[in-house]
Amino acid sequence: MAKRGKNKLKQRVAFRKNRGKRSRTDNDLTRDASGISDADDAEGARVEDLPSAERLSGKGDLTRSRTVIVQDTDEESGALTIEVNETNCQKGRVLSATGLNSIVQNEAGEKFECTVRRVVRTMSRDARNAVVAGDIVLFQKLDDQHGVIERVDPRHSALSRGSKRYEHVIVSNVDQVVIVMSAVDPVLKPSLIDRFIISAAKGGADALICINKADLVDPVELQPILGLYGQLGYQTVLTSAETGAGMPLLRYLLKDRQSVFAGQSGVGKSTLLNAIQPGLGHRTATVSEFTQKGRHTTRRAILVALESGGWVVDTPGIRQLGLWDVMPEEVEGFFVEFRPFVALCRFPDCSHTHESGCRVKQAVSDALITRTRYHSYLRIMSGQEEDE
Ligand SMILES: Nc1nc2c(ncn2[C@@H]2O[C@H](COP(=O)(O)OP(=O)(O)OP(=O)(O)O)[C@@H](O)[C@H]2O)c(=O)[nH]1
Ligand SMILES: [Mg+2]
Ligand SMILES: [Zn+2]
Repeated sequence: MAKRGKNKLKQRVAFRKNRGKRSRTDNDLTRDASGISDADDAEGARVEDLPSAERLSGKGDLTRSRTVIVQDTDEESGALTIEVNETNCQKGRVLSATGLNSIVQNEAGEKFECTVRRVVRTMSRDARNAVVAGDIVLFQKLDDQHGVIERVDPRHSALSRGSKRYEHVIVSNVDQVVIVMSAVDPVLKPSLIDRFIISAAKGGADALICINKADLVDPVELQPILGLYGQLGYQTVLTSAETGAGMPLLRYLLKDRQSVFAGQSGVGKSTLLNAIQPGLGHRTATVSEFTQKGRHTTRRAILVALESGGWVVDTPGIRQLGLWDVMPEEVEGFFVEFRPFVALCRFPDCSHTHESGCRVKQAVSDALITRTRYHSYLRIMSGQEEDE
């Protein structure tokens, strides 16, 4: 294929009215855009002028357009990047983002509260996810504490979930997703591990499985599950933030890498991070707070640099992990142990759910594939969401 040069092209970008009063009927969208979990609602995060297709009541809302110069930089995807005057700008990484405001840290380590240039949102594939924690951005400094994001670099990976029909990008540019589960309280859910494995793979990141609260059970009970995922080729680690068991290995696995901690609320993500480096976990609940106030202590994805190199993102627990953009016929590919059998099924388009002559099902009967994994597969295929 002939290589395309850097083509500059002009693009008409439609802007929406931004001064008019908005109706309050778009509450749901506002919530969806504002953060990662329903917990954000409580903070009242507001997205005042987030343009989104769903918000348009008709063409009449498109009131002005502007021509912007865009640079075609990504030859693979053909993604367009906005050309900005780079001399006024500096590079930074987004530490956290809620709605329109982001905290951006520059290369010197200074932090700025940044708004997002409207064109950045308008040009992004999905305005809701225009800027997320982990993004590398170009921003213009306004004063010692404030700035404006002018451009977002293409993401090399992202962890997303589907939330009420929309994609929700939780964090970008991570190498690995640390899937945190607790041995008990809340109860361990292998099917949630399997969903996270798919989300990680889909987003281009490795999956690492951390089972926490080892102090609350006999570790022998956890051997089957650790053995299963270990055999499938995933790195596993059994930890207790309480006793410190497993912490050296977890620390080692995070060093010099860009990681995100993901898992249900209450499994101990923030506590583990604080045990690794004080202040790393966003906020944790004490046991009493935890039971009194309910769940969701961490409110939004927050990125923190590790003293040992690399960085980690603590995220709020999720209530549901809807998979985003995963086609049913793709699912088998994420179950690595199915692979040797898939090609042997009688029907080439076998879904391994009800067909006769299915070698995957046969492998389950022969105990070559575990029932728990096959059940996860069936649940995902049937479109069931995983509740906490
Ligand atoms: N016994 C025991 N308790 C733990 C351990 N790790 C965390 N906890 C407790 O579990 C509760 C929840 O911990 P958090 O760190 O807030 O959980 P989280 O995963 O960050 O939760 P969200 O922020 O809501 O997503 C707290 O009461 C912790 O003290 C552990 O290894 N053993
Ligand atoms: Mg937390
Ligand atoms: Zn089959």
